[in-house]
Amino acid sequence: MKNWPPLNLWVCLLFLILSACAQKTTVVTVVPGEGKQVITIRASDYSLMPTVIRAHHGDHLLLQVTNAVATAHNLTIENPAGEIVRSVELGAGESVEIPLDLTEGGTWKFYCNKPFHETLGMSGRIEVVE
Ligand SMILES: [Cu+2]
Repeated sequence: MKNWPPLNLWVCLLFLILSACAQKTTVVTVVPGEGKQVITIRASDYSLMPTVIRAHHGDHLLLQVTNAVATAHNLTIENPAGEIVRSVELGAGESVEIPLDLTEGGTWKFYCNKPFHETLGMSGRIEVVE
């Protein structure tokens, strides 16, 4: 009696599932300049794009966040000290604008605060250089 399906089919399936779940890194770099720097963030099940925003100490960002799906999400932002500086609910299909002044260098973190969404891939960071 042969084993069916063969082992290598299971390995292929596992690989497909893992690669579908793996979070793709997408990077946006803020161009130095005056005034508000507009950054577009797209929230979906379960990702935030871009995942990395590269910016500079003193930049004034305007995050235009769109929830592209019918699930409620959220965008929470922590400064390098781990303090929550913004937490905005994103209803289904909703778009919000979040002004954010980068008052400190270091790594700022953003994520969805709904249960398990961060673990499922809804997270990113703002790398702020001097
Ligand atoms: Cu979410």
